[in-house]
This record gives sequence, structure tokens and C-alpha cells, in this order.
Amino acid sequence: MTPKLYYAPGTCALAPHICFEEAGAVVDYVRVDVGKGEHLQPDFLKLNPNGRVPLLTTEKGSLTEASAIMGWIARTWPDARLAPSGDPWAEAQVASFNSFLTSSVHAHTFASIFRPGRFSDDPALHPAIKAKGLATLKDQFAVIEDRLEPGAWVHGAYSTSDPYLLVMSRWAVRVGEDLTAWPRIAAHAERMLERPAVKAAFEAEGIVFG
Ligand SMILES: N[C@@H](CCC(=O)N[C@@H](CS)C(=O)NCC(=O)O)C(=O)O
Repeated sequence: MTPKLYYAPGTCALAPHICFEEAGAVVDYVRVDVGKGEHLQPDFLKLNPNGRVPLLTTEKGSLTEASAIMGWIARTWPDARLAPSGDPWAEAQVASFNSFLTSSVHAHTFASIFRPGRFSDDPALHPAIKAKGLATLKDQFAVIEDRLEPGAWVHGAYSTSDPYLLVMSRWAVRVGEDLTAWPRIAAHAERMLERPAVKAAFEAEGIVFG
């Protein structure tokens, strides 16, 4: 069975989408219209009860969570060299960075900005939640900026962390941040956008950077 990646354009599903393009994998891409609530329909919820994209289905079943899906891609197409192999420390560094993006930058910070209703039912509190998210974003991007080596990929060699960081950089621009405040992150995004796999995924999803 050909793997299917359920995605919505420009979401965190873009990161595994880029990984699939990097691997040259044959994949069926299934566009989910989140605006119309397709991810909350019973057929989708049967596959992912969390009602979120990305969702991967293979002959083995469903796999959720962007970072797990990217890990699977990296190990299934080792020639794409999307993850270090055989070095537990290097593997843990990738897992650490990707977990930070998932749990802190995405689920905490960007969710505060995009979805303040997840943090409080009181609409009067939403502007303060968003403002806190925007402040936290600056702090977290400063931490990422500090750990990036100029001109290098996140972990030196290219890995799943690079498409994932690009998604966060794109969102940062979309919420009004100017990446020039973080020159290494800005340069990282520029180099990412030159990669054929990134261009292919952006074109397929019909999105631009920013
Ligand atoms: N922890 C999940 C989060 C997935 C997630 O929040 N996906 C968003 C798009 S970036 C989504 O499906 N949003 C639809 C909604 O929240 O209704 C992951 O890392 O894959």
C-alpha cells in the first residue's frame, strides 16, 4: 500500500511533506480542509481521534505526530540521510530539538497565538494570551539562534529538524516577526528555500514563505 500523508497546506504537516520529497518517496497526499472541519469528520477521526494533521497511514495502520512521522520516513528511506544513524547521542540531539519544536514552540507558543481559545474560554483573556505567546516566541527563537552554527544545518548535517524549523520560521513571519532579528535562522530559511524538495512541497501545497 502506498503511504498516505493527510495534510493541510502550511501546517506542521509541511515538515513530513518536505521529508517525503527529500526521500523521493512515492506517497499519496491527501489534502484536508481544516477550514471546513474535514479533520473533525467521523471518517478522519477513525484514523486520528485527535482530529489533527499530519496523519500518515500505511499498511501497518495510522501514525500521528509530525516528529514521529519524520522519524519513520528517515528510517524507511535511509539513503535520504534525514537522521544520524548508529550514534545514540546524535540521534538524541535530533529527538531533543524536534520535541522542543513540538511541545514548546508549536503546542505552547504558536497555539497561544493562533488558538488562544485552547488556553481560556474567556475571550477577554485572548489578547493577553496571544501577547504572551509572541513574547515567548522571541525568547525561544533567541535560544534556537544561539545554538545554530552560521551556515550549518541545525545539527551540522541535514536532518528532519531542518524542515521542521523552516515551518516554525514561516509561521513566525506569518505572525509578524521579522526574521532579520535572528540572522542565522533567517539564513537557514533562505538555504532551505533553495532545496528542490522544499520548492516541490511548497508548490504542491500552494504556499509561499511568509
Ligand atoms: N502534536 C501534533 C500537533 C498537530 C497539530 O496541531 N496540527 C494542526 C495543524 S499544524 C491541526 O491539525 N490543527 C487543526 C485543529 O487544531 O483544529 C503534531 O506535532 O503532529
